[in-house]
Amino acid sequence: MLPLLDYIAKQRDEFFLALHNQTLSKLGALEDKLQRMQIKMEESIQDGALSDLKERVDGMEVKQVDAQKSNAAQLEVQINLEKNQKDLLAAFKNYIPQDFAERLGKIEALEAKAGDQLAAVQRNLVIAKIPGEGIYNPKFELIGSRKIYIERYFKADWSNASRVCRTMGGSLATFKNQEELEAVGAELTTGLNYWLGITDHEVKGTYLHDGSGNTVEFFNWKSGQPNNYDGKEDCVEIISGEMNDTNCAQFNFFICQADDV
Ligand SMILES: [Ca+2]
Ligand SMILES: [Ca+2]
Repeated sequence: MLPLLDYIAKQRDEFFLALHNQTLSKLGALEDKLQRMQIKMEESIQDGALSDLKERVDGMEVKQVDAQKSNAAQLEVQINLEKNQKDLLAAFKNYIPQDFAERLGKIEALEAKAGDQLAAVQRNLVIAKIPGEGIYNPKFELIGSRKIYIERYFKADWSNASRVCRTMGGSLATFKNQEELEAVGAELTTGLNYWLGITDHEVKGTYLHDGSGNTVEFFNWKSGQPNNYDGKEDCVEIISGEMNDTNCAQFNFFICQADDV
């Protein structure tokens, strides 16, 4: 039996020796591969990355030089401008034309005229002052005899519409008569609802103006209105030139006035 055991042991040792050698050679190959990779990386750093970095640094230097050049150019322009100004001033001091006074008079007259025209334009530009802020709101325009702003893009419930008008220095609008209503009505889109500054929220059936608190005298109710439908209609809107009482929570476009009626 012994020789057989010896044989097996020998075979086993040879097997492990072969395995060991195989592993060693694999390790060697792996080392070679790693070394080649390292060399390659170093080469690429030297060739590529570094040259790229150098290029970038060079580029930065060029830009800096350009910036310095352009600063210098700007400075030169500025110096030239100042020099020109001085030259002009000197020339102006030395040379006063004979008709200088006459020309000055004409210029002053033109200026005065322009001032008058500006004042006239400003009178026509209807602006309202925001209380406490001292800012003028140029949104209001003259429509007929009224200073009006029509909100055509944003809808709000009645109280928020009222607040927007107040922020602009005005209040939700009312009309004194049919003529005013028609002038403003012509600027509205037919079929759309716009809030007016009229409510009977305080005393049912007594319509007050939102801004002044005065009793509203003029109405152009749509037929069958006001109907206070479901007992919930306390705010007045205008649709296609006619008035309707409706729920204040409804979202409508709205009309502000900058003047008091
Ligand atoms: Ca009502
Ligand atoms: Ca109604």
